[in-house]
Amino acid sequence: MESGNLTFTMIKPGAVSNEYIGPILSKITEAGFRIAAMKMIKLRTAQAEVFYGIHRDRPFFKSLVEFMTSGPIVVAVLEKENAVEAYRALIGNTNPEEAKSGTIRKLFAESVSKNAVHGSDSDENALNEAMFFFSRSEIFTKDGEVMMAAN
Ligand code: RTP
Ligand code: MG
Repeated sequence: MESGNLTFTMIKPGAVSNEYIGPILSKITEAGFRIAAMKMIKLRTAQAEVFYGIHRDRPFFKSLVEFMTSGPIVVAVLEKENAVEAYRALIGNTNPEEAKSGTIRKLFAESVSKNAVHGSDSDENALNEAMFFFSRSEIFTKDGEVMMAAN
């Protein structure tokens, strides 16, 4: 299993509280992704601050952390050829008003901040984000035991 076949996603608090977990997972599997790992959790503030650390100096950082800790989320590892790019295409633009029709954010997002889902933006981040929430023994790829990139 090459790392390029995996990506990491979160179904964000707004989508969970709107009962969109099922519909979003349907879109994901209909698009040909396998679910390799999944669980429902509530982020602690310190976890959200680390996860979104790259945005620490952005004006929206505090509200992003507050939103992401406001309720339960679903975290999952998805498997498909060229997973990162394919999943970014499926979820659509960060701003749902600019997202193409049929994308997850067009269908389920409320706003740029309450934008339904997260998707990793590189293979490297996909691995780091997956390992932030799951141990190797909790990730089940098509080929069986997970073989993450040697790191
Ligand atoms: P994500 O990381 O959640 O998949 O989203 P993304 O790559 O499309 O967007 P990114 O630039 O990484 O931003 C992370 C999240 O911060 C929130 N955001 N708010 N108010 C704003 O202008 C603004 N810009 C970004 C969004 O919730 C975005 O998903
Ligand atoms: Mg991002």
